[in-house]
Amino acid sequence: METAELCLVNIGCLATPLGAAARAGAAQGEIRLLRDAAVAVAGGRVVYAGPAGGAPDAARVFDCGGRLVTPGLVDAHTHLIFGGWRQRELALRLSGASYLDILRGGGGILSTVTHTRAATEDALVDKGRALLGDMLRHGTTTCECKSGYGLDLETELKQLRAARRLQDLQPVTLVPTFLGAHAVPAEFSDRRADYVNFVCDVALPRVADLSLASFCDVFCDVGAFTADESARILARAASLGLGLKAHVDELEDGGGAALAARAGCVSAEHLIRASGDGIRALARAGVIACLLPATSFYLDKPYAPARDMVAAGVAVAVATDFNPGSSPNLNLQFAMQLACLRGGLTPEEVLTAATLNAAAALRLSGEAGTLEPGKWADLVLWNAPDLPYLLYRYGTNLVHRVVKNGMFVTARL
Ligand code: IZC
Ligand code: ZN
Repeated sequence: METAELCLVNIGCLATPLGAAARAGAAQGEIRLLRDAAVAVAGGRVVYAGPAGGAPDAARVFDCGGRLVTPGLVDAHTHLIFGGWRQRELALRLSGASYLDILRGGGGILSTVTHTRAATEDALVDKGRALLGDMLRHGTTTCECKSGYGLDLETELKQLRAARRLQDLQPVTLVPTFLGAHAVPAEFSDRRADYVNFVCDVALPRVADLSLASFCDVFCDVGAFTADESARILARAASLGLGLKAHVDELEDGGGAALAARAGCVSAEHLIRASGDGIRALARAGVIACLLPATSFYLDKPYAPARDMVAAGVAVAVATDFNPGSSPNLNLQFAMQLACLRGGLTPEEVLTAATLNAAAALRLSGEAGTLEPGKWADLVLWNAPDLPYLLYRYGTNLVHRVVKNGMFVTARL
């Protein structure tokens, strides 16, 4: 074997899923766990991951001090780019108002729309850069980011352009998603059909033309878009070559899981209220269930039926849903811990959910999500001796160091 650029040695526990496709059912929990391991990298990619004894020579050797090493975390669902914050809604929530009450009162998403329209593109870039630095320090090396706080052409494009600029300014790999169907903006409040037409006939073709998004997402739920409206938007997006995602069955079971399956979505998001039929439809269609337990935590809602999904053969991913309204947390470790402690997934299933299956939800599972030769050399050294410790020591950042494309990108924490 050729000399590697960097070899990480004295890995106490290497924990990684295997393969280039999402893993479902029993296979979600079947990961590689190796004591006394080494990982070598060259050209930004893994060239060796295995027993210490078999590691190639390397120009630089780094001693991991017996720590746990996993693939870099993949956050497959965030609303990263927005103006303002919504801490004022905390008091409303504490006095009994629900997420929907606040949205119907003109707050919620629409208040972030006001702030995002008012922000300059440079300001969105600066804010996004700081947030991504924070994510990276918490172990996230790939991150999806949605628009959806413009709800007009100019601001939706501004958000997506900010994401594109951010790709060149910092190391986290970004996957942009167009979410024009996030809410009906105030100026269309009595003309919702016109807004759906605008999304289909004006915004989507422009976004596709400018190659500003890999995916199109819709918020299909009570208070947002109906199943029919969502189906139409998704069909248009598919015809323009975008991958599909849908926020479904978060607030009510509106048959959203079945819709995501029919529409050919790569992933369906939230699924708190998904029915048994909905779950079976996801399994049959091979749609990844992207669960967002930090949102359940913040809104004090039930947790999605993750065990039922695994039992039905649905590949499960876990993401933060980072956004200023329903999930102001960007630490994917916390969402993973909730998926385990509240959602009932095992540590092994959770690791797959936040790495390989999350990468598959972004159509990146050939590049990211496992530590195997040929994949991106994205990995996290944890202040943890083994995988269960990572899911158990909630409440502090357990990252020791982060490597992105073969380079150390965080200072010693
Ligand atoms: O800003 O409230 N659920 N979209 C759907 C969100 C939450 C983000 C927000
Ligand atoms: Zn979301």
